[in-house]
Amino acid sequence: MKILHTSDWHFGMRWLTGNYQDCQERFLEGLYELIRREQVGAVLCAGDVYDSGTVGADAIALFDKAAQTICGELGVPFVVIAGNHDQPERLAAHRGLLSGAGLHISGRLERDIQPVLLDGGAVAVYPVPFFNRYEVQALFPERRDDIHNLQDAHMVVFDHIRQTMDRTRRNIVVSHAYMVGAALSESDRSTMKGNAPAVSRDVLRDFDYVALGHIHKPQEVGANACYSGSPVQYSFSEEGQAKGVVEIDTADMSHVFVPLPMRREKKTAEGTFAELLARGDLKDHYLRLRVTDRYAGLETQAELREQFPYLEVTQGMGTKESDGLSTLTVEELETLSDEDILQKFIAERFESEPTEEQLALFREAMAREEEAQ
Ligand SMILES: [Mn+2]
Repeated sequence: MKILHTSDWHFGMRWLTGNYQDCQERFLEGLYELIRREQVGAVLCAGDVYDSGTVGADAIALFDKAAQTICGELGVPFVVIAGNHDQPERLAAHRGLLSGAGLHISGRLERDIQPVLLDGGAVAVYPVPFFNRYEVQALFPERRDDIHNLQDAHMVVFDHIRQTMDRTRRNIVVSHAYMVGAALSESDRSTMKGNAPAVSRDVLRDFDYVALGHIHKPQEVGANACYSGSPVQYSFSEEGQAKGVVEIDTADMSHVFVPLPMRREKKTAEGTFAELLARGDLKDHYLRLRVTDRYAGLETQAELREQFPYLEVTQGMGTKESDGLSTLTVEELETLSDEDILQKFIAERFESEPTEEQLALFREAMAREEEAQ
């Protein structure tokens, strides 16, 4: 049977002045086409369905439509887990009822994860939603003292699945985590929040396939695990990156990345004001423009925006070369403090420094986040 693995839809995410809805709709059309063409038997979404727990009605309607099409119209089981951006209880509302209709949503981690059985029981899918180590300590009190970090917590959760799984089946895990060695993008910066450590990939051993979410760049993590990546380029560091889904064939557990069409992409361009205005090819994309013969003041920005409705970042003559996060390596990102990251973000987005008030709010938010980890 064919299974499609996708993740990090981030419905409700916003760019400077809008949302990504038309891009997300284009992705879904491509997904439905692929399901029909390849006679796909199941779809897995590895977390971050929504960009936050408080997204607007449009984002909820979009996921509702996707679930209705996949499970209802196409009759294909759809397994969804909560990522760190999702609000687990909201995402998994009515899960008992919905599973009868083929929509299997897992919000909070449970001790005994019931697999979703497919293909007459030949394939078992274990949904493992995003979790922190305290949740695992609470679920496995007898192993509380073995759990010192997120790595230990993953080992306990995955060992528990390994102990009970039927090895005559194809065993697939859906998980939302940052695996060691994965290459990050700018839109993954929330991954690094609170210096959440990476998890070593040996926690994934013995599974036939691990469908990962959390990192937005599609990539393999060892022979039996992949990040499908996000369906849309959500940051300029993803410029030029193909977006799509992973198609798995359970006959031999081979898997291949299938790129899907994108409605709009991130593009960076540089030139004189006149040269840039003449670039009709850029009109329908999210842009970062560098004007070489003018200061990019409000007036220049307004004139450019008239021509380019999806203009996000304008840099002009006299602005210092961007040292934004998009140009940082993973190693550099790992050495930056949370406040450094905030500073760079505000410099890149607004060409200014964080105010005292913003800093105070940021520190308060980070303190709460750390408490929750
Ligand atoms: Mn994500």
